[in-house]
Amino acid sequence: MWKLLIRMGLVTIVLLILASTTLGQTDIPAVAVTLSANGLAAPGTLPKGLVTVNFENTSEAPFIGVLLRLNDGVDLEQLFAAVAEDPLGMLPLVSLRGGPAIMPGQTGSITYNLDAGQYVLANFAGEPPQIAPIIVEGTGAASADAPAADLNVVMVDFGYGLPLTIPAGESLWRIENAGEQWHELALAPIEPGTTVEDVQALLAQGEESGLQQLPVLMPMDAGEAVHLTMNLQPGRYAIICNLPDLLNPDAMRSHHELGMIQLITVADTLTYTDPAGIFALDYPAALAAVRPDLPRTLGLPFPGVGFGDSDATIDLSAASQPVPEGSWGIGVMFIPAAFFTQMGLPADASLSDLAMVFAPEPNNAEGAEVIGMSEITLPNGTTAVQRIVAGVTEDNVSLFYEVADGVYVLAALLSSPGGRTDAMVETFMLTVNSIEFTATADTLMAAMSGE
Ligand SMILES: [Cu+2]
Repeated sequence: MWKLLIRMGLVTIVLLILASTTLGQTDIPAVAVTLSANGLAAPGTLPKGLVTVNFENTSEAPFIGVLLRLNDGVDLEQLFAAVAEDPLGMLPLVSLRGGPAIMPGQTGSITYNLDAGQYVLANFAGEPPQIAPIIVEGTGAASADAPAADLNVVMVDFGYGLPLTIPAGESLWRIENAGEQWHELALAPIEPGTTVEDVQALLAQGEESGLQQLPVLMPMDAGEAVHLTMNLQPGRYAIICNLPDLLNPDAMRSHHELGMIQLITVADTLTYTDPAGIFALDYPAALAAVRPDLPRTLGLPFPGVGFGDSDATIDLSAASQPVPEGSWGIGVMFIPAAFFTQMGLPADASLSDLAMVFAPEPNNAEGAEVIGMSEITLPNGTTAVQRIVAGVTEDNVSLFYEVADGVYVLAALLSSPGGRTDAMVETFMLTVNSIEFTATADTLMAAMSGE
């Protein structure tokens, strides 16, 4: 992979002074909400805009909370009267902003983006439901930036959009309802091999099925989005929406009956932090051989790193020797935009044109040729050029995209010829999606020139 990525001979870099800017980030205000034996304690007012609510449940019962905004012109008495008649009767009077499910002794955190108005935080697990009225007012920290999410989850009618493999441990999810009606999100641990149809059959059996659902986000209306802190153990999970279909109230089927179930894998990863402080990424624990020396070993100035199922896999690939059956690895390199200008490419060259610099040469030693090239969107929303290369000594899939202002990344999954599996590709995508460039283009250039 490593040699065939490089079309050019001698690499020379002109050092440029590239302007860099750092965006100021305003802190998002945080407030505490506690469910205790004494009831639900929440602030009576909240600032408009982004606000992080830290929930704590010190009671002995679950806290299943929903934040509701009363529609303009609706007062609390009207809401309570409607709820007393029929819980669903309140829906025309409010918009649902989602909420947490916090088990006894646990904590949780949700960042909302609130417009001004009269709100109610309700704990529907209480008998009767506990209610805390909240007024959102003022200008708040209007300039606060939305937090950078580790994972974007999009809910539609009727499905979930998110990567199928996600890292274990603490991460920040942005959950958006891009559908036409309300949705929620619950997680249920499942056995390996369980299908969507199996989960639907378990849900149809009801409580005897043994399927344990852990609510994550309570109902949220169309057009809303929240940030929510997650902390998942490795395993297989089903993501489930249990809400009834309000757009077809005669049938009143649940969203999961209509297909709103997504199976995901939560995988163990380790974090690699570049010693020069230029980048960090999460890589699969299955690939433990870290090779930060790799680009320099190959005569390339770019900072990078290689992971393989053994050192031998990386060494054989670097030497254009056949990679053993079933072996695989992942390589990542960072390239400043100035490199491409130095190569003679115009400043407005397309991503595909830039990516072609790293295409295999004709008649190369690996017998490698491009068999597919397309633009794709990474789970984090970035556009990347994906190239699939088949060779005699190894196959590879690479992704090329702008990872930061004036900095590109080339990441590649290498495998034995014909030995690439869907699981390897999923793991590779997970690794690429986690890449964080933590420096500036200037720092990258300085590191390359040995400063
Ligand atoms: Cu739903």
